[in-house]
Amino acid sequence: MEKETINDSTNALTPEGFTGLKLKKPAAKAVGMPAITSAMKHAFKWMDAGDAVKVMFKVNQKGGFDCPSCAWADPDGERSHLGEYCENGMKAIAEEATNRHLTAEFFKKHSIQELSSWSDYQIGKSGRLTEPMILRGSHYEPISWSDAFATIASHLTALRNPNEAIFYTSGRTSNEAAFLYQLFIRQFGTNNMPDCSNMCHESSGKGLMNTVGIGKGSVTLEDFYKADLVMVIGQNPGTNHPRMLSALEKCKENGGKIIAVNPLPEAGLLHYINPQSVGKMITGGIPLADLFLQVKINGDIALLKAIMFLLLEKEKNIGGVFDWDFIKSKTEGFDAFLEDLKQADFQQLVRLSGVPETQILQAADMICARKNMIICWAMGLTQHKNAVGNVQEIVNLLLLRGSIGREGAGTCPVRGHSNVQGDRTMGIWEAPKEAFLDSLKKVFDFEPPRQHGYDTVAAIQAMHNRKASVFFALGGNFLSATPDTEFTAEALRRCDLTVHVSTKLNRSHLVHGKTVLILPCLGRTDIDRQASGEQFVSCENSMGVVHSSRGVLEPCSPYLKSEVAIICELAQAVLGQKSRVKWAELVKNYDLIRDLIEKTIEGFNDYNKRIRQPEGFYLPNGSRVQDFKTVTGKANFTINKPAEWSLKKGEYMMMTIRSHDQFNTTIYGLDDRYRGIFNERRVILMNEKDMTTEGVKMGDVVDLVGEYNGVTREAKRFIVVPFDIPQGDVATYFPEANTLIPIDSFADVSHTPTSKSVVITLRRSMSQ
Ligand SMILES: Nc1nc2c(c(=O)[nH]1)N[C@H]1C(S)=C(S)[C@@H](COP(=O)(O)OP(=O)(O)OC[C@H]3O[C@@H](n4cnc5c(=O)[nH]c(N)nc54)[C@H](O)[C@@H]3O)O[C@H]1N2
Ligand SMILES: Nc1nc2c(c(=O)[nH]1)N[C@H]1C(S)=C(S)[C@@H](COP(=O)(O)OP(=O)(O)OC[C@H]3O[C@@H](n4cnc5c(=O)[nH]c(N)nc54)[C@H](O)[C@@H]3O)O[C@H]1N2
Ligand SMILES: [Mo]
Repeated sequence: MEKETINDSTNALTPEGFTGLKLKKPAAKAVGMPAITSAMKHAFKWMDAGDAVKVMFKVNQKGGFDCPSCAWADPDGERSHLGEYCENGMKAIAEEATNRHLTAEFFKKHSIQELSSWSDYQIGKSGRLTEPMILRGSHYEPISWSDAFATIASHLTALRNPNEAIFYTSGRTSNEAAFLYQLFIRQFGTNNMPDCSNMCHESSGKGLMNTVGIGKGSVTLEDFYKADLVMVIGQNPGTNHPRMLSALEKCKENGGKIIAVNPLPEAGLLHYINPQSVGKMITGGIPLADLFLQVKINGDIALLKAIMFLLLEKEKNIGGVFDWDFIKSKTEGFDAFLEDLKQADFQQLVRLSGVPETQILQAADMICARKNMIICWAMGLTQHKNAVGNVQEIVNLLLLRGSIGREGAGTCPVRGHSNVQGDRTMGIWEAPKEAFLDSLKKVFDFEPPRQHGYDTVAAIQAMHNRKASVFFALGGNFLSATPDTEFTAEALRRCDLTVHVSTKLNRSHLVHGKTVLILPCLGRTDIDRQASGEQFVSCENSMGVVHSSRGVLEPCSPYLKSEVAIICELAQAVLGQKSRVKWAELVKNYDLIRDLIEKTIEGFNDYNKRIRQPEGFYLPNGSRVQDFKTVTGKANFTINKPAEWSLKKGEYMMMTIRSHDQFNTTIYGLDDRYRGIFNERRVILMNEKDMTTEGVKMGDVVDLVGEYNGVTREAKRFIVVPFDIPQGDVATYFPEANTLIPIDSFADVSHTPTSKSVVITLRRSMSQ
């Protein structure tokens, strides 16, 4: 195959300028006073003071709005006058409720070429979108809502086949909007519904569905308080789910232990000071992880297998380790699993995991001594080639101990976007279940398309090879969130129409099809007024609790529409008389939408009544009660091979991670405080020994080069920073390093891009 080189700096999609790196010692503790100060700083810098105070009293508070940051659950029954919130939640709110607004003047002043040269930080900080815009020549100009809908409708109805359109969803979309969106798309005639979940917890969904019969976690928040042991694998809660730290703290106060598994000694995993408890802030908080296993990138299956190998030894020698009653009555596939485990080469597993043998012994001892175990995980496990295997291996360990569907025990994939789980429940899925489609057919009396649609990777490929020509995004920042930035950019450029329903300007608005529209919408914090009065929406958190969210701030512009309104008006413009759904009525009163959801989806009985309960309600979850809805009717043991790869001299395994000052592609600030990295994002974290071998010093500037399937990809100008990371592993931030993630490198089964295992080499940069 002929070698192709892409990503030359002439068309860089991420500006490569430096902002001025400063380094400090990484923090030993998470949260505490600096976190509160940082939260306040963000709130008061970007918001009006009155608004800042108002949101602080209403975030995650009963009757208030759901924090748009992460999907961690809210504690019940222990509310103070302040809802539980965190530093990064406040940053997310300040980002949305900013007092800067983008008017027509702004777009007149700045051409799309000029905006493209801005950093993501600058683009984001420019403010909230205030009216619908269309690109004319080199500048965005205002367009009326009705003309915008007519433009989209003319493109969609002119397609030869509905499968030439792609409808993306990001995980902030409410249940009500998501349900109507998928209904519109299926009435239009396609299942092309890629979503952010495809890049996120799809591997968890697939792995869990296959083993325990439901693609969601089994635990509740209360289970954390009762667990004897919590393993946190491949997750950085201090930054990405800070409210989870108070649950871990409670677990410890009740006598529980914590094992952390991560290539990086993340501050939030090791030590925590609760910012909402003055007493604890004075006393300096508590150590969190009792055992930290510094696994090599993608060494997790090897580690888990090595632990289970030791459990097997103990079972043989002293017994009482495996939960035989559970295994016999509730599981399938144990014999084959055991046979495979017996064959394992323990020393080889230790080597592949990168964790010292003594620590693996310690972990096995800790597990044996404790009955009820929860395992939590996030992107550190789901974004590898063998990601589904990673999740299944976790399930194996829990099944051996009968540690699922019991108090204080079970699976906990910690979700990202605040309603990503709810969107899936509402049917945002390119591969819907037949039963779901049957239900839609029955309730709405139409024939939904049965052919599965494109997921995120397939959608990019379809646009690239011109099988799809209309791209519509309900939220998100498709260009920057997806892999292989240059390839994806080209895919978007080949479209006839690209449309984004957004709250803020982002890079996906700047790399576009022939026609491009931005439709500005209300965010979580905004009051949503419709004909019947103020509306609220609902979201499902990581633990399967559905609860309401009601905005509290005056919208920044009279031209914003709610996502629900946008979908209803779009559906009328596109489907016209072909749809019998009363779109115009639904937008007036969201209770009517919830009635339709109740009719269509299991678990939403008395939706309108139960959603008004302050604490919301739980959705049914078989794995929570040991009712495993798999093909076998039992929980399945599986055999998963440890990842094995060999790096040639000069090659490194790169993971792309989040800094403390970002929410996915939204850059709140330029610091990664806990890791001690300030005022710079174009950095590569490296082990000092590797730096010596490589002949680079702290502060040197290198280009990153990846070769995959005959294609060379480059990302230029990253500053080398020594860090406590296993040899052979390096870390960069996303989205800057996304140009290096090959479009054709994704997880088996789930197709999640391998954002946490990318093989690269370094080259001294010509431009220092
Ligand atoms: N403030 C803030 N909150 C967020 C987000 C945000 O960007 N900012 N994003 C939201 C979203 S959508 C999501 S999905 C979640 C993401 O939450 P996380 O999954 O915590 O986010 P990442 O930064 O991707 O970090 C993954 C962690 O896995 C570790 N890791 C990487 N590779 C491996 C591996 O092979 N094995 C193991 N054991 N560990 C590994 C990394 O060192 C890092 O600590 O957070 C959500 N919450
Ligand atoms: N290399 C690498 N790539 C990754 C990851 C990684 O770890 N490494 N993580 C992946 C993961 S886990 C995820 S979830 C994806 C995230 O992918 P996305 O969800 O597509 O990206 P976000 O950055 O969360 O989207 C931010 C944009 O959403 C819009 N927005 C914010 N709030 C609202 C709202 O209420 N309504 C609407 N309509 N729009 C809104 C704003 O315009 C903002 O610019 O990225 C993935 N990409
Ligand atoms: Mo995510």
